[in-house]
Amino acid sequence: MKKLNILLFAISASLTSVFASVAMAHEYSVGDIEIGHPWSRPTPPGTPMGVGYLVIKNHSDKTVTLVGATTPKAEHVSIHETVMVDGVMRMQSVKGGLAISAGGVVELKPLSYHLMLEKLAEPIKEGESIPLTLEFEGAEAVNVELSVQSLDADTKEVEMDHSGHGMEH
Ligand SMILES: [Cu+2]
Repeated sequence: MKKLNILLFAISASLTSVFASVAMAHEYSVGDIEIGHPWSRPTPPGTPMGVGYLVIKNHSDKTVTLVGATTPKAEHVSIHETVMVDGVMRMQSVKGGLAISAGGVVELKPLSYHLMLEKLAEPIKEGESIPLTLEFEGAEAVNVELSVQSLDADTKEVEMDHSGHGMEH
């Protein structure tokens, strides 16, 4: 009998973690565009910029381009990409928008493409949800919520920071 209890406990524990990860991985879908797990990071007080990460899936048979985004939390949102230039990590804006090919997937993630939330009204806090509207060329706009989570594993990117390119906007 004891053995059975332990087994049941193990099963329910693993079910709990499955449900937890499903709850974390929120998704949004409008027409042929699917947005997976939009998230952001908390910002220290005084930091005027935050980030936005998400996965864009294009289920249509034509290219769709992410051309911009808006949020009440920031004055301006730009699309950036992190690149290596002469061994130095830098960020640059993605000119002409971010194209997602027919049937394709583009991931906005640390050290890659990302959204830059510029001129934040107030610091972004862990646990909050940030409403964000994604604007596309070739598809309807999609409203999502960035869930703010801190990832200790990624402190490198936080250190690299967005301080170098703040003033030109
Ligand atoms: Cu950036």
